[in-house]
Amino acid sequence: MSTLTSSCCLGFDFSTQQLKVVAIDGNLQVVHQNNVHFDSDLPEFRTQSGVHLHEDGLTVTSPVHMWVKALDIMLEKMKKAGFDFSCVEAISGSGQQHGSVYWKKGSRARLQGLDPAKDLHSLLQDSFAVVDSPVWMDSSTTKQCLYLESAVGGAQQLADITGSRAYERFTGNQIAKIHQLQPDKYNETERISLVSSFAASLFLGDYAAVDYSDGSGMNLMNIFSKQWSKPCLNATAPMLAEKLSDPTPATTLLGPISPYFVKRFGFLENCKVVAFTGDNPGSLAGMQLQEGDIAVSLGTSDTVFLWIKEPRPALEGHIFCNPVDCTSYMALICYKNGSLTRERIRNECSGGSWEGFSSALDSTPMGNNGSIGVYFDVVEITPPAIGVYRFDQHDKRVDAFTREVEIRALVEGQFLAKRVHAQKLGYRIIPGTKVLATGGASSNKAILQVLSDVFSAPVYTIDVANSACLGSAYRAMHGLVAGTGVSFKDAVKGAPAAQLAVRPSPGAMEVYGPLLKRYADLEAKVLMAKTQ
Ligand code: ADP
Ligand code: XUL
Repeated sequence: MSTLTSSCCLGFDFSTQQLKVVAIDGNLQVVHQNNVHFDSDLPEFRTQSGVHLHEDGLTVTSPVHMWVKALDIMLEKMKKAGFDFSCVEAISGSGQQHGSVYWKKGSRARLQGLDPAKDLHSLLQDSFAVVDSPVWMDSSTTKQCLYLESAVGGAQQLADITGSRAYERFTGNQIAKIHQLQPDKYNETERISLVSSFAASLFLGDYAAVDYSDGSGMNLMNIFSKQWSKPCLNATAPMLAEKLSDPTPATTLLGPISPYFVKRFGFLENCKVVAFTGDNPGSLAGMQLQEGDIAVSLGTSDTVFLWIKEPRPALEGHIFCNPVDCTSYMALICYKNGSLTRERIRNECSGGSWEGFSSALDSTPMGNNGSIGVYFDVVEITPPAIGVYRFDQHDKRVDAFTREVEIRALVEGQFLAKRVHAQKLGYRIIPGTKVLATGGASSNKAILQVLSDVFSAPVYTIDVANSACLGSAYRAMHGLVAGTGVSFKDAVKGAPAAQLAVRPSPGAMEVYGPLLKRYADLEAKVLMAKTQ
C-alpha cells in the first residue's frame, strides 16, 4: 500500500451487539471509527443485546436481515460524516464466530446483479432460506454434538481432527439441527456462510469463501490439512461440501469490491476485498499478539487466547488456525458469562452505573477477604454449568454477599477462571509476560486492575477498545502484499503499540496464588453438583 495519507483500509466487525468500522491510513493511524448498535439503531428487530432468546432457554438467534440493514445504515452514516470511499484500497472484516447464514437458491445471481439505486436490505429481502441465524450463544444442539463425537470415534478424536470436541454453538452442529428440524429450508439452501464470510459476500457481490481460522470453529474442518473433514461432513448433513465450498487462507484477496458499492458510494473499482475472519482471530491480529503473551477480550463473551506453534487439541478449549500466519495456530477459551453478567450485577449492585461498579472494586481488598463467587447466568462453556454459587472464606456456600463484595467476587471469579483454564492449556506466567486486554470492558481501569492482580502481570491495552475491527483493517492492508511474501508483522510495523494500562498491586501474587487453587477446587465442586 502506498504511504499517501489519503489512502486507507477499512475493517468491519459484525459482532453480537453492533456493527463497527475502523479506517486506517497508510501510516496505520485510525482516521475514522463508527458503529451501528442493533438494539437501539434497529429497534424494529426487537433484539436484546443483539439476539433473540427463544422460549426453550437454549436457542439463540439473530435476524440475518438486521445485519444487512446495519450495513446499509453504517455506509450512510459514514457518507454523512464525509468519509471519502474513493480512498479505500482494501476492506476486510470479522464476525462473531460460529453463527451461520443460509443463502436461498438463486441468491448468488442476485448478489452479482445488485441495483445501486436500492439499499441492500430491500434487494436481499428474499435471499435467505433461514431468516433467524443461529449464533454463538446458542446451546440447543447437545443431541447433534453427541452424535458427531460418536460418529468419529469420540470427543478426543473429534478434537484431534477439528481442534475442538463437539460444542453446541459450533456451526456443524447447528447445520445438523437445521437439516433435521427444517429439511425444506436446508434443501432450499444454496450456500452456507459464517457471519464473517456472509459479510464478505455482501462486499464482494458473490459468495465469499470461509477462511481457515473462522472455519476452525465449525467442528467440520481438519485444522492440519485445512480441508473439510469427510467423516465430519458425513455425520452432519448431506450435500454439505457443495453448500460450503472450499475454505481459504485468511490472507486471501477475494477479488474487487462489487460494482454496487462503486456506483452507490463511490468506492474505486479496484478496491480489494480480503477474506473476512472470526472476531477472536481478528483480535489476535489487532493486538499484534506475540508468542508468550496472553490476550483477554472482554466483550459480550469473554475470551482468552494465545499464539501457539504446536497445537495439542484437548477436551477443554479450542485450537484454531492462526489468521495471520498459516504455519501457526491459536488456542482459545470462550466464556459466555462475560459483559452481560457484569451488566446484571452492575444493575443490581451499583444502580446501573459503571462508576459505582468501579468504586466497589476500588474499595474492597484483593482476595475479597476470602469470599469467592461463580456467576453463570447462562450455561457456561468451560465448565458446562449454570447457576450462581457464593462461598465464604471457609468454602461454605452462602446465599448473599454485600453489594461491594458481590461486585468483587464476580470480577475476581471471572479472572481466576480465565487463569485456571489458560494454565490447563499449558500457559505459564513468566517474567516479561504481558496481558493484552480488549473489548468493551477494557475501558474500565478498575476491572483491568483486578485482571492485572489476578494474573500478577502488567495489563496493556490498545487505543481502540475493539481490536477485532482494527485487526481487520490491518489484515486488509496485509492482504494487499501477502501474495508477495510480506509477513503480517512487517506489514503492520509502525502501528501504534499496546500501552501499559495497569501494573499488579504489591502483594498480588501472594494473595492470588492460593486463591487460584481454591477457585479450581470450588469450580470442580460446582460441576459435580451439576452432574449429581
Ligand atoms: P461485542 O462482543 O458486541 O463486540 P464489545 O466488545 O463492544 O462487545 O463490548 C460491549 C460490552 O462492553 C457491553 O455489553 C458493556 O457491558 C461493556 N462495557 C462498556 N463500557 C464499559 C465500562 N465502562 N465498564 C465495564 N464494561 C463496559
Ligand atoms: C468464540 C465465541 C465468541 C464469539 C463472540 O468461540 O463463541 O467469542 O466469537 O463474538
